Amino acid sequence: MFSNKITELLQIQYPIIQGGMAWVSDAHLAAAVSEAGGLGVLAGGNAPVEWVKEQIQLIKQKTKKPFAVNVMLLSPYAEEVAKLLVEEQVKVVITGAGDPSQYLEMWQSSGMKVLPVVASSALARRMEKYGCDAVIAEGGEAGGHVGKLNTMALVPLVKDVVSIPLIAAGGIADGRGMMAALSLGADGVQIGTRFIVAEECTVHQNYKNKILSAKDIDTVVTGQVTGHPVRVLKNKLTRMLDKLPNDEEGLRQFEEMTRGSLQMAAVNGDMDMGSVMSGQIAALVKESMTAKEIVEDLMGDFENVYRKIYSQNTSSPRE
Ligand code: TUI
Repeated sequence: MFSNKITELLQIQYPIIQGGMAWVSDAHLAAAVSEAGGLGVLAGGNAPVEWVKEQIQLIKQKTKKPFAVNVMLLSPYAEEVAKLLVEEQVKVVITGAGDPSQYLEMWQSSGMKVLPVVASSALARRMEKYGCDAVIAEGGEAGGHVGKLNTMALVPLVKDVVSIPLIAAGGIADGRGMMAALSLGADGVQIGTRFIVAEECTVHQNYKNKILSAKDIDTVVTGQVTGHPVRVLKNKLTRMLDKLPNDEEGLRQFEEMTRGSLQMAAVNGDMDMGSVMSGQIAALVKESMTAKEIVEDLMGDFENVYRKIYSQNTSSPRE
């Protein structure tokens, strides 16, 4: 049994929130994580509103426990999805890749819990002022679209300017990472990469295998030229993108080469020309398990780390 501000706010058993991952976290993964006692997250990504609606209904069939929907604010369908969540009475919304201010009133007046992902303390402070229920501070170790600061610096900096519950994301995949995040002031963690290899995750097996065999230096950040840098696993695509010039023509070619590339990786299993988004912590992810086993392993490991630190400190010579 674990109880704190985050488990109480979200009515979940463990302070573990699954990362919303476009083309990866659909109803199957989200429902499995929620059933396991964490918070499952359906990723809206760039998907049309009809797909999101169908997936929400599927989650509702699969679990009665709380779940969230992630609204990717760069999506052309963000506004329609934002409205859909009110109609579907989704209780928790997580936003990413931008400032969700324009939707806050609509969501909050419907009683939804709103958890924006922030990459700076300035945005975190604004989100608290606007009445958000918690913030997720995501460091640049994360996969996909990344901000400028890393988790180690971002989390305590955000902690010092907000008093709403705080969730840490980016670079966390085991009990050590969870303990570190809580030490930095977080009340919970958001974990993406490790859930990609969950048995219930419907992503292509090639994608899972690439995560499982990744080494520590295998991720790179591409797309600085677009203003929306993205962390992915190195492959033929990233080597080609590396060679593009840093100008208008380079930007045009970047957009052409990456259009649909996440889908190519996640659905078709194209590991050469697909965007294999992944956090730096992929190298720590070595085994596929069910979502329930992942959640239980995280909590067991977290308790062991706690015990280890405690026993080392109590037997120190200064005692
Ligand atoms: O959103 C993510 N991760 C993502 S979104 C995505 S799909 C995509 N594809 C191509 C290009 C870009 C995105 C893949 N992965 N994580 C949450 C996150 N949000 N990380 C960083 C931020 C963030 C950054 C700046 C949030 C707010 C922000 O503020 C900007 C502002 O307007 O103040």
